[in-house]
Amino acid sequence: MPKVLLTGFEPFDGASSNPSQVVVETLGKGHQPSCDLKTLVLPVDRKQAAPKLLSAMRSHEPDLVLMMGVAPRPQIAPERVAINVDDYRIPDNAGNQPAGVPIIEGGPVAYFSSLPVKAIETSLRAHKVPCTVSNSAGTYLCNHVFYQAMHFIATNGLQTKAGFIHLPFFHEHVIDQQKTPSLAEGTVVEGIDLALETCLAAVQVSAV
Ligand code: PCA
Repeated sequence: MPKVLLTGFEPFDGASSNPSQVVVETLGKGHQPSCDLKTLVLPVDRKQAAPKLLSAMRSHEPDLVLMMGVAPRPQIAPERVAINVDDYRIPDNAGNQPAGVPIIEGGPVAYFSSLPVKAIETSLRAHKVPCTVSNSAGTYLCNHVFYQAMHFIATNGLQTKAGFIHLPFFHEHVIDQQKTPSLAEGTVVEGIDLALETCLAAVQVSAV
């Protein structure tokens, strides 16, 4: 059975919950019988998030790492690329606010996701779940852990497939806001379940 590490983030910026944490907890309760699933909720902390993620990758040795976080987008967004920049619009939960500094000094400018981002988009749309590939994961914690995971895989010569998916807010998060887009929680959970299935099919093909 393929080993999967599924991650989300704790709440930040004054929010009471983070959709990515909810999805991790829901899917961790047994939605995916076809894989050995480990879940992890990361702190929104520039110094702690990547060490926690990389330590889970070292101990679990996953075939697939699917990382998630929330962003104010109308659709589920598989990210195509992670860039080597930390430039935080707001401080993280520990008060760090780097401005335009490299994540890894001397590291490559960027890494592409090794998830089948277009196949995920096609699969979700076929099931009527709104989804569009995104070409920027931003320059905050989501891009940070995405870059760190890809760098860890590249520098250790691993075969692990990894990538990041941004999730919209749920309706409950925006009931008093006029401009922030949202999707129903069940739709987002279904979308990530489908995305996992699509990734697992790709992992199995590349293992043959
Ligand atoms: N979203 C932030 C970090 C944590 C999260 O859920 C981001 O898009 O970088």
